[in-house]
Amino acid sequence: MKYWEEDRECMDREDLEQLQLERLQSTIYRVSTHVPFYRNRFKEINLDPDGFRSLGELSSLPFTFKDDLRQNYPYGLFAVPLRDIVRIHSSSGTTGMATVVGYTRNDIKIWSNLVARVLTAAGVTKDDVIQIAFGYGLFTGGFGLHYGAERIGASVIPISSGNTKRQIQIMQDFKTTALVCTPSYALMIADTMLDMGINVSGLSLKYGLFGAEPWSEAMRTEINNKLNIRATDNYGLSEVMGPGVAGECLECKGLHISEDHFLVEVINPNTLEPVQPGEVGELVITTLTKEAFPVIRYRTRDLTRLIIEPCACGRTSYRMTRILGRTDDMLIIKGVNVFPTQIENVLFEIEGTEPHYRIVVERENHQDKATVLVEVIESIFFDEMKKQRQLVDRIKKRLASELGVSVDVKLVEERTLERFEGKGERVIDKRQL
Ligand code: DLL
Repeated sequence: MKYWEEDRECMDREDLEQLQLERLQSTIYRVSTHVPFYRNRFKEINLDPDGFRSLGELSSLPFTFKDDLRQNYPYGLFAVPLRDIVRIHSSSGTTGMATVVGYTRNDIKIWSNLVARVLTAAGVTKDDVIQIAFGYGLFTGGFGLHYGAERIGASVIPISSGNTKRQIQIMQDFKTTALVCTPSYALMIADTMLDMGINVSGLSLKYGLFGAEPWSEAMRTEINNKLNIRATDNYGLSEVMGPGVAGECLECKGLHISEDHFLVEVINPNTLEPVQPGEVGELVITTLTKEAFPVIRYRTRDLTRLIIEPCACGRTSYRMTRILGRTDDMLIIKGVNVFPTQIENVLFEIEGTEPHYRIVVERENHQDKATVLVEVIESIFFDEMKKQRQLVDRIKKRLASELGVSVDVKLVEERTLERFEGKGERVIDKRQL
């Protein structure tokens, strides 16, 4: 099967725009009626929620930022009462920084359908055996892909992430045909297989659907060669829904956006003006059908380019290129979103450390490895090894619980890290994707 919902995926663009307008109007009505945050924002700028007449007026709507979500933690931006919510997800699960999103039964139905589109576009059908090696839990990756895979009727193995040797064993025994995880985990699985002397030609694997973190064309080639599969990229974010926002077809020339559910803009993050199609800018998304958690002009901070030319696959949706970077300092380490300020907050709490630190992120065996270099006061630096080790362990534990991902810690002598006069560059990202 080539399409999951052909009438929608191959829709005439004029009809699509009419549908988008109608859905946008009802979303504006929904948020202005049910979400005080939006009602107040609209009031502040004298926006009449009933006066919205064309998609061209989109720029008159206010932006929504991640910080707005945090300030309305946990349920402040929900547009339905909690009794209508059937699922709650949260990003990274780190206290203070967490953002919470909710879904009605209908939201879950749509989400499953949109992930089903992504899977179908990537070649997967009901005859496939799909191994979902994304984490199941508050992260949207595991459950999002799971529901979509069940929706198309494939056989789903909800193995979750980790325990690589077991992943490989199951892949062999259960005759997995499609692997779903982060691209870096796919490479780790491939390399572990090589170490174990397993010949990939003996596997049933045909497809790989990878997302949740940035990766490159070179990495795709490497994964394809090592696992002998066709790897595709898929994109999403919890604030907007989770996976299923966009995904590549087997042409592998950009990710098809489900524009009947998401209205996208690409803007210059400084001037806030739209960039020309084909130019790099920040992706801004307005949800068109979300009931529980609609967002208006959400600033994703993800940089991409819009491709408006039609695709050879027949889908009429605009595509976006793979994510090229981010406009903020958010790091994605092993798929977990990490802000340097989270690290800073932990260091501030620990006696003996100086507020000078550096985060070095590298790729080792295709896995992200983050090391935090921390300046410590002289008496600690020259302290006995045992005490130093205890301090390192304490910092590591606190960081792991704050960030939701483990990082290494190295103590360095006072005044050894470079100081900045202007904006500090605390992150050294050596990853070559
Ligand atoms: O990562 C949702 C997801 C799960 C997408 C599984 C695809 C597959 P969050 O944890 O909220 O949600 O993180 C969202 O991850 O703003 C991007 O910066 C990054 N990201 C997601 N997909 C891609 C991708 C999920 N294909 C943030 N390429 C987003 C590059 C991606 N970055």
